[in-house]
Amino acid sequence: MFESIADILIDAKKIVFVTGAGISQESGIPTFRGKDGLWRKYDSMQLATIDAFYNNPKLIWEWYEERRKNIFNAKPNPGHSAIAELEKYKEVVVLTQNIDGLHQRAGSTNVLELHGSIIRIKCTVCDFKDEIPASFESLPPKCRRCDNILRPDVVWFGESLPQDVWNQAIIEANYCDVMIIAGTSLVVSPANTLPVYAKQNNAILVEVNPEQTPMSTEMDLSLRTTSAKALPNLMKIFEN
Ligand code: BV8
Ligand code: ZN
Repeated sequence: MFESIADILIDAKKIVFVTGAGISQESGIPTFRGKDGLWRKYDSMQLATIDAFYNNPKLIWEWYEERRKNIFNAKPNPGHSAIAELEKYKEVVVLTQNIDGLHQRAGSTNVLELHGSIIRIKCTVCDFKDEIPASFESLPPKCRRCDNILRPDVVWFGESLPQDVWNQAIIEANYCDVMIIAGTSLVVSPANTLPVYAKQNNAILVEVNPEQTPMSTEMDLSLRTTSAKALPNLMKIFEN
């Protein structure tokens, strides 16, 4: 299966990964839309929008606190570790839609968090930002500087991605030899445009996903399996 592009991968200098919730699925973190999708239990647009937050900040905070506990108990899986390991052989950049920090915990050092991070909080009014504390006395938590409510430092639907992060992500997608798209349904924009930038610049596209995505036909190679299985095998090519 990999033979067809093994030589290209071996010669590649820079490999960019675009990852989504699926890569953390084998760490026990539910995805958003896949079979065990998180959103299926909730209405995604109910919980991850600024209106939903202002309508019911306590509910949204309870949802994030529940996810945070799950994430803190989770461990990076072989998919995350294979990407981190690859840094020994290649220039690697990870463009992730995930907020769980598992790429960094696996050892990846060049990670752009397109949708923010569950371990950061920020004030809804002043420019206070901080790491999230171990726990909150009450929800929603208040800013110790201005006493307004705090929010998770994540990007909700209808909100723009952090400009500097998005600009950098486009640069990385434009200048890579291979883009490996793992664990994402490519439903959410603008993250789902990154493979288009790579393709326009003649990068080789590899998809790792048990299911089809809207861009499967554009891929040079589609591995219809899970990332914890496919990525360690794919990375073996570089270890010889
Ligand atoms: C923006 C927050 C512009 C943090 C997330 C209509 C109304 C409102 C908005 C829109 C609309 N139409 C389009 C939009 C734009 C919208 C959007 O794309 N909506 C979608 C639903 C159509 N996008 C935005 O709003 C973005 N901002 O466009 O701003 C703008 C410009 C100017 C001014 C103002 C605004 C912001 C998008 C960010 C939203 N925030 N998360 C959090 O709580 O997590 S999105 C959420 O979805 C997560 O970040 C998640 O990562 C992301 C994408 O989903 P996936 O990661 O792909 O996960 P999913 O479950 O979908 O897929 C998992 C895949 O893995 C599946 O394919 C499955 O088969 C596979 N899989 C499963 N197991 C495995 C596996 N693969 C490998 N191995 C396995 N083991
Ligand atoms: Zn404040």
